[in-house]
Amino acid sequence: MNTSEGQLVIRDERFCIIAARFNETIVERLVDGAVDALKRHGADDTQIELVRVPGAMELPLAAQSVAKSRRCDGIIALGTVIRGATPHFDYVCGECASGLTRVSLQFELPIGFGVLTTDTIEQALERSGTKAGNKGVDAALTTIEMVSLLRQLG
Ligand code: INI
Repeated sequence: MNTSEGQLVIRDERFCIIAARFNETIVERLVDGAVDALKRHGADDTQIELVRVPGAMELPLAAQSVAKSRRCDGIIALGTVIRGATPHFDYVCGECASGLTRVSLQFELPIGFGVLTTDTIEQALERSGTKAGNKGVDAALTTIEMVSLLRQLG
């Protein structure tokens, strides 16, 4: 049986982290986690680019521009959307997720989804480097694996 599976190894691949500034304290922890994961798996500073956008809603457009330029092999999209009293949360989460998926499919480019969508700040803190791990790390690892897999699938 011929099996294809991505490796968690970075050679000459380039990665772009796109990070929202909204809820900046939490997103910075996701950025730190993603950078750390990329470096632990073989990347150096020259292989990592960081792009900042205002909020999660802007992640898809920036991802599309980066993808169109073909200057990286994978994107890690990071943001934190915390539910408020209005339906705004649902629009931001929905458009962000569907926009990133569309860009990924259109440009055949792995995009790790590291956008926290939580009801409370506590839940976001838990997922950005405390008791529930760090979703920036998870998104980076998924991106590394998918970049490797796409190379194999050719
Ligand atoms: N953007 C976020 O990244 N997180 C949020 O929690 C959030 N809330 O709650 O409003 C948020 N809104 C801003 C949005 O992403 C856009 O920047 C804004 O609507 C302008 O387009």
